[in-house]
Order: sequence, then C-alpha cells, then structure tokens
Amino acid sequence: MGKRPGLRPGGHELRESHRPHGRGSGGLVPVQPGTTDQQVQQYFDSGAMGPPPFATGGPSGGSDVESPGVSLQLTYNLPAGTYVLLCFVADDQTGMPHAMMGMHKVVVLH
Ligand SMILES: [Cu+2]
Repeated sequence: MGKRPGLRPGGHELRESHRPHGRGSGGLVPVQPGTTDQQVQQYFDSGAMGPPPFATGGPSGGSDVESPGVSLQLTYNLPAGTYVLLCFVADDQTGMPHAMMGMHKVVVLH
C-alpha cells in the first residue's frame, strides 16, 4: 500500500492492487484523528485481543481476498476522517495476516 492522496469521503472508488503477493484483501477502518502507523503496529505487536485504543467503531469498508494477478475497484461512501488501510492476506509461511507484519497505512479522508 502506498500513498493515496486521492482518497476522499463520499461515493468514490479505491483501486486495490497487491503487487507484493499478487492478491489482496483490504480493510478501511476508522481510527481516532492523529493515529499513526507506529501505534497500529504497536497494537499488533502487543498481542492484545480487545479493540485497539484508537478504534472509533464508525463505518468501515473493505474487500475479501482476490485471486492472484487480479485488481479490484472498490466503491466506498465514508464520512471524512482518519482511517487505516489493512491487508488481511495471510503470510504463506506463518499464516500471519500481513497487517500484523506491517502492511497497514493510515490515511485521512478530507
Ligand atoms: Cu498483504
């Protein structure tokens, strides 16, 4: 996941292409303003089972796993705010979701 400066609230589209592993599973989850990717990683590294302290519980979006080599165009309609993009594809060796291994990106919808 790279920088996505074009993300906007409202009815827009997110194009997902997962080059590192040729398939993707993405979530767009609302978080408190000012949340950082470092905080997201610290939460995963802590092994906590409860909701993260930066969660807001607002509307979220996402997609299921895509086949290798396939890209996805996701239409979303979300309010302005801070969100974290998460990859839920499981690692081939360990089965660990990529998000826990660092494949997450905090983005702001203006
Ligand atoms: Cu991934």
